[in-house]
Amino acid sequence: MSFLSKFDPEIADAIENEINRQRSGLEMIASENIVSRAVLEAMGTPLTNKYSEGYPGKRYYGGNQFIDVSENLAIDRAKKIFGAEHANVQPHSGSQANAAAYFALLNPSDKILAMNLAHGGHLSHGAPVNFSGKFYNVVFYGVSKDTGRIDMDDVREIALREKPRLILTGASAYPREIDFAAFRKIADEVGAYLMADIAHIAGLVAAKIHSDPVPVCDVVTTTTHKTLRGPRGALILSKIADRLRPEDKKNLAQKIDSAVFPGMQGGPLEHVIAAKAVAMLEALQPDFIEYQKQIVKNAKVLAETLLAGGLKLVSGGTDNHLILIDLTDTGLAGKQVEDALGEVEIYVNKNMIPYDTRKPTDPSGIRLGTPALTTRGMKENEMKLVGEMIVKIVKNIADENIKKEVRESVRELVTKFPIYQGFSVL
Ligand code: DSN
Repeated sequence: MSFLSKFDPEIADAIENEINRQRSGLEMIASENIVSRAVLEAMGTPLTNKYSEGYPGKRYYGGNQFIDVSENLAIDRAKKIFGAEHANVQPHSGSQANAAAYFALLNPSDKILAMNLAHGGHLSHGAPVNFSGKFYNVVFYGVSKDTGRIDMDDVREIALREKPRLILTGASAYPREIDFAAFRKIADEVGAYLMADIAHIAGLVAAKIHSDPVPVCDVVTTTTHKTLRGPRGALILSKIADRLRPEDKKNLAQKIDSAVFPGMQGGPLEHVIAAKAVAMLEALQPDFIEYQKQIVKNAKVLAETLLAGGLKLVSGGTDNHLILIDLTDTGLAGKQVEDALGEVEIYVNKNMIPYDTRKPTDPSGIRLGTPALTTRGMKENEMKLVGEMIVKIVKNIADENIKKEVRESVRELVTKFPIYQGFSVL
């Protein structure tokens, strides 16, 4: 960063410090990952200089011949990875992808049936404080109190009663596999569209180790920076299947494209789209499937270690990349545990658990994920060590000697799995 360090040392320092924080800590926030140098390089290019409103071949500005090449590669790779017939690679974020999907399928005030935020859903799935809760009439399903899992009989009962125009599946804190085909059956029964937001599990879906929403949903949205391990941004995918009403089938791709631009966004971030294309080429390599399998293996070992250490997990374990610890029996609050783990450089986030009796700003849960540690090359043995460190901190929350000991163990571990050093891919 020689130019930046000379011109703006304050920002250069902040960036350097953040890189060092990422190097020296254990990143266990389930929605985060570590991108390759190739992805970083694509993002840090003069493609940011270009205005490209419109789509490849149909731009509102001249000089887009090379941008078109890059965006078309991103589109083709997204379609290939997910088996989609249409892909829009322009959404700046998951929320904007969701907003565009709603725009394409719904009218304001239409009814959506979505997963409750407090049970693992997402803000943009109809939370009252979010645009989705303000513009649409949203009703919710959740997880069963006994099992911590989505109860499909319950979803069906609500759908039959409420008759939503759209059923939305997908979550940001749900540790179990989602049965997209079962959602499809319910959507067909009530004549609703089916949409999946697979932001968290996109990598698992791409690697075909999770049930696949693309063949059964009308629209699928995802961010690109979680398990998919790309730059910050999003995609909208659709199969444009035969079950769509004829008028909708004809127009779905067009409706999605015009909902993104000019409906929601102006100029696309073409440097980010180029980086999405690079990340998707990485996702098309055979070792990406191994990576995704390892994420899940790691999460399972981590869950077993936490359970063996006496911690309670929502739903009793995990099928995917994330784990939700229920702290209720420990007498500790989520914020306190997030802070204590942060002190030893284990980064997690406090999270609501289903039927939480505490407030969202200081809930009863801790959400953990394995995508970033797996990218660093950590496997089952390291997950066991990390799980034991977490248990030690939770059980000795105020013990400074234990914190010192765990911080040293973290430092020792990360030096064996370096990132952004030397000439490695990372
Ligand atoms: N904020 C993301 C997460 O952490 O799950 C979802 O958008």
